[in-house]
Amino acid sequence: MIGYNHAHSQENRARLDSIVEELLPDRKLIIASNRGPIEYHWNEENSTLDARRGSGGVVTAVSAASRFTNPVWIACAMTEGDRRLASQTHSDYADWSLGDQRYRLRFITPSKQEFNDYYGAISNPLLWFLQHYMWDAPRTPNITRETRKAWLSYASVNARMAEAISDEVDRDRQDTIVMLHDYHLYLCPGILRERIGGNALITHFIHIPWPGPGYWGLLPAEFRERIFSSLCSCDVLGFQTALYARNFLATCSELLPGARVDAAASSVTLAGHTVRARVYPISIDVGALIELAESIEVREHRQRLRARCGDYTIVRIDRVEPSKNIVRGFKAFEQLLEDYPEYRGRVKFLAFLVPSRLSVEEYKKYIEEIMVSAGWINTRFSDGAWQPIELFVGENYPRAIAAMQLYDVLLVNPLIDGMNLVAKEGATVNQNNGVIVLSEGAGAAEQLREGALVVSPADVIGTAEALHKALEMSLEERQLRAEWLRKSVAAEDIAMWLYHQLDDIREILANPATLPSEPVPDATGPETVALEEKAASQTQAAGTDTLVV
Ligand code: GDG
Repeated sequence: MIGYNHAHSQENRARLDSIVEELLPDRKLIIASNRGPIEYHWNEENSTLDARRGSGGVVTAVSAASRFTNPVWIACAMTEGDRRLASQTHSDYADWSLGDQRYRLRFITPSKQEFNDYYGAISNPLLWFLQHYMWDAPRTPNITRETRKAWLSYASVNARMAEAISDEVDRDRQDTIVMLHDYHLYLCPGILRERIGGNALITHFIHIPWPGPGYWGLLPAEFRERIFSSLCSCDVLGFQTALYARNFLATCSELLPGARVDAAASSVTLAGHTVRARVYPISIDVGALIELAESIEVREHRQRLRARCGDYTIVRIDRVEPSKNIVRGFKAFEQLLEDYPEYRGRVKFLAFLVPSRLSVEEYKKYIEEIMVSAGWINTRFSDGAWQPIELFVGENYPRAIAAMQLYDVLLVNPLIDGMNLVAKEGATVNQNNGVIVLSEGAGAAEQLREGALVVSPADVIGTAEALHKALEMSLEERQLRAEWLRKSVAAEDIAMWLYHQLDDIREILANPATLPSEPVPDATGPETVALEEKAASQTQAAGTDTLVV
């Protein structure tokens, strides 16, 4: 297995290296995201700034990609340590490296109030909730005066980011490629384009789902039109799946006055500028992950975790996040124990949960619901010697990787998820020919459905049956599926994610008048239908008109 992955990883790396050598020596690359690749924490005792890897899937993936390119990375100061660093450095940068990753890191430092509005009122509760279909539409959202005030801060933080980037664009007078990331920075491309005109090629990669127009319609026109028109001033918009790219085209067609959508070319033209909507399913650094999985630290965790495994072991690994559907996963497990008593005493469910956004009320409630649900199942089925669910709460990436090596079944059942890197990491490092039970709401299902057991995320019975099927599967079928998954991930690793983006950029630079030729595939998959129907029915149930302010 390991030899195979390394061969792929070297081949992909070679393709990426050659395009990087062609495109980047005379060009500057700027990455901008809300969270930087590292966070600084002020150590009161030693009066030092300690650096820690930033958390979350975006940082994992984008850091891995920037290993190959040494970019300038501009991020928003997230911690007191980041702020201190930004105020102490005499130059604008902190030079930073970890192994072969090197960045020049620059922070923007909004005021606390501005940051709270931008991050804590608009980015997370409003946009994240919208794009994960998480609103309880008859009750939320309520776009109030406070929301409108917070929206101004969202715009001003985006303007600060655009200013820092345009500063960088002007600094060296080199050709520049700007790669923006995610929903925190939706207004940035529009402001940046106004400042720099055609002086840089701008891409924006959206890590999370893009719903259809029905759901976006819940946001006031003044907000949504500003978001869509800003994104239309990019040269390329990257999405995780073909479904999300198609949804973007449909959204512009329905909700953006003046937009001309060309479905065949997968592009939108607004005010004379054309943006291409492209699909770049994000992935993992297979080589680096395997190295980590073989490290002593992970081996020690593996040894300790083996003692927690059962005859059968189900694993899940998630941020504590309602869209990850953790409670329903436990319900499905409870159903399994109810319907198939032969598993009692023999199967263990190990859940690794990383607390997240605890300042948001829904997240605090959700972690409580998780505790109650796991506690209930343990109370109901424990027999003194055996406890069905074990929770591991806290940040520990090496331990998470060790758990991925040990599972018989990995449960990845988000309601909706941009991609889900855990599914790809599990497929890569598992040592057990483990089976992945994968929600069709995860972006990863578009690529991995053939090797996984695909479930509908709200279907408790269906998920319980899939767990049963996975646990009972013959060794031969497990091997075939595991091998298929491993190869699929290795063939499209993080190097290829970046390669495909640079390849499209190369094409645009070579001939700006020509659109890259691949249109987004047809909207025919069951996933499309299920999600669009869900969006439509939620919108109908809410009565859109009564909610739009
Ligand atoms: C967003 C999108 C998209 C696990 N335990 C720890 C830890 N992990 C790692 C996982 C994985 C990453 O964190 C989580 O990535 P996901 O993709 O599952 O989820 P999000 O954080 O929601 O990421 C998602 C992703 O962006 C990339 O585009 O796939 O759809 O929502 O690598 O193994 N990391 C740390 N400590 C842990 O204990 N630091």
